[in-house]
Amino acid sequence: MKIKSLLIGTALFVSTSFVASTTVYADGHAEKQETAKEFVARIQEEGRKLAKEVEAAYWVRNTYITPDTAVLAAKAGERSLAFESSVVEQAKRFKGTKMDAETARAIELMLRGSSAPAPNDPKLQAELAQVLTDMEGQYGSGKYCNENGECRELQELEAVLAESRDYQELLDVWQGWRSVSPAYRKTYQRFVELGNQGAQDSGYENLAEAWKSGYDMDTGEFTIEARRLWEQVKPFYEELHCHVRAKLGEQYGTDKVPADGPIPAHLLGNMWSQTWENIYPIMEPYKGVASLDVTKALKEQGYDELKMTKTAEGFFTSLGLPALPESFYENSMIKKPRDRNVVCHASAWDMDNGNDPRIKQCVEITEEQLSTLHHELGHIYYYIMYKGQPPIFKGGAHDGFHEAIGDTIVLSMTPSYLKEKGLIDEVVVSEEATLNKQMKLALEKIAFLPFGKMIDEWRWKVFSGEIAPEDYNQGWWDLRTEYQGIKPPLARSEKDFDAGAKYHIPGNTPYTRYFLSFIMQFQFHKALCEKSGHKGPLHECSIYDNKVAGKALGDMLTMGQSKPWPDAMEALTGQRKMDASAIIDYFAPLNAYLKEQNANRQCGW
Ligand code: X8Z
Ligand code: ZN
Repeated sequence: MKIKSLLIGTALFVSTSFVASTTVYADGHAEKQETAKEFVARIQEEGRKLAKEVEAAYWVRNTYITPDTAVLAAKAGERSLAFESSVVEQAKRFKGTKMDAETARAIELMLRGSSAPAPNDPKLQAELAQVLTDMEGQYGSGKYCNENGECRELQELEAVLAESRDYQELLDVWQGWRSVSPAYRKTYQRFVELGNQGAQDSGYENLAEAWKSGYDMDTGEFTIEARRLWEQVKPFYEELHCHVRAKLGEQYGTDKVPADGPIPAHLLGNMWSQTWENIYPIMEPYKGVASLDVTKALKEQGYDELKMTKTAEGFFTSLGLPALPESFYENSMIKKPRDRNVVCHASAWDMDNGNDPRIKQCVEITEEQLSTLHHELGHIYYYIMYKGQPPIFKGGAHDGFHEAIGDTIVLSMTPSYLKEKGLIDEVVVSEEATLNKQMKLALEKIAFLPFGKMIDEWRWKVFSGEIAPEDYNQGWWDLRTEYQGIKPPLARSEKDFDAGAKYHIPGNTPYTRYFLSFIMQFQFHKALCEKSGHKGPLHECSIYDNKVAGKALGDMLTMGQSKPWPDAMEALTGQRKMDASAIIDYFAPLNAYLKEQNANRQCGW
């Protein structure tokens, strides 16, 4: 399970008095009541002490999966949930009382639903901690062993999905990884019950409502807002889908990829069909124009895990942000250990109150992993910049902000930047080169959007009971097809648990944050480019080495979650809303190209 702030928090309340009041009891003794401000200070102090132990246990568990570390992590999780439950109980008494704005924000954050809110019953707290520890451990140590007894881990299977063009081989690994998750389907069902209990005990109707409570707006309003953003980008996704399907039809035959239906999920270059940049060689509009093979350059130039990480750090420091502390390199795990199971899914950790930030990533020498390193360092720089805030305000303005920072930086890794780093030979300026570059990026950023949206559509329905436990898999594929236009390449049944094959389900990490991030990162990029003085099309802008842009970014990061997110958004972009026009405008050249390509095709599925 993930480390969240130990102080979890929702809705806005106003309170009674700024001064401590006194209660006089029947026996005559008097007790001074704690003010809201005093309460917030005390809880933050208690939380800080507990966090140290809990973080240590989780870190060890994530970097060394054994039955022993499961015991330690589950115990720590249990203590953390007990604390959280008591905080929520105590915070409730300040509802409707008067207090200063900062204290009101702190209380509001304490009452906000977390990804796994604590049930009141200590037995259920223990069970919830156990269930979360077990699921993540099973995912992390999952392997697919074929009939010859050869076992492969997720990263090896992912590499096949990325590189192979052999229909049967792709099918084998796609199906193989999905042999791991059925083992915790029942566990997940129990998690849903416990999570809903926790949500109800914290004052929410169910866990979906608790998850939607983190956006400084009514949960119903948030659902509509997320849908609005999806509607903004959907037509563009449909154009991309249409062209990709046609090209895959040419590659694999229209018997395998019919021109009018969903695409088989194993042909898109990714284990979950979530981003499609690995099939760029099939999609490249102008063959061989302006090679973008950064992976090849990284390998040829002998990059290792450390050099990859330092390269990512170098971008942030070029903006005037501070160097990473030495402890970052001492304590992070950037190399996959060869002799033990770890949770390889990349993550960033805010340990010791901002003093010991770390990442955990099984770095491979590829362009994709270089992007992921920037993504993780985006989290790390958020931690570093809001280090001076009180603990309760340490967090992203909302969770999508946290996810968007590193990705915003990656948007500045233009051909000119890559040339400067010696990772491509020449910068080709032509319409063809632009379309190649845009295609590659769209296969990552546009292809992701419906995936980013549907994961929590599924969980919201599971949490509310609209998808019953006996329909988990069917419900999953209904949404996969509706949103992404893909289908399972072979028959599935309710013995399968395909949702569970994606890290964030057993890891219980909410996913709408990534959908929001993929849209907002283009808003941020646009704003930073304007501040940097860039003139010309957005896709040519890099803020590398620009201190003005760096200052604007740093200022927003420093705010943490001390203010409602529209304030942070406004500070950086001048707008108070999330908006997809920046991502749409960015891809205008590709959009026109796709419309041309699709002119005589029947799109949709
Ligand atoms: O999980 C992640 C990060 C860690 S927060 C590596 N991402 C999502 C995923 O891998 O599914 C980044 C983009 C989407
Ligand atoms: Zn992230």
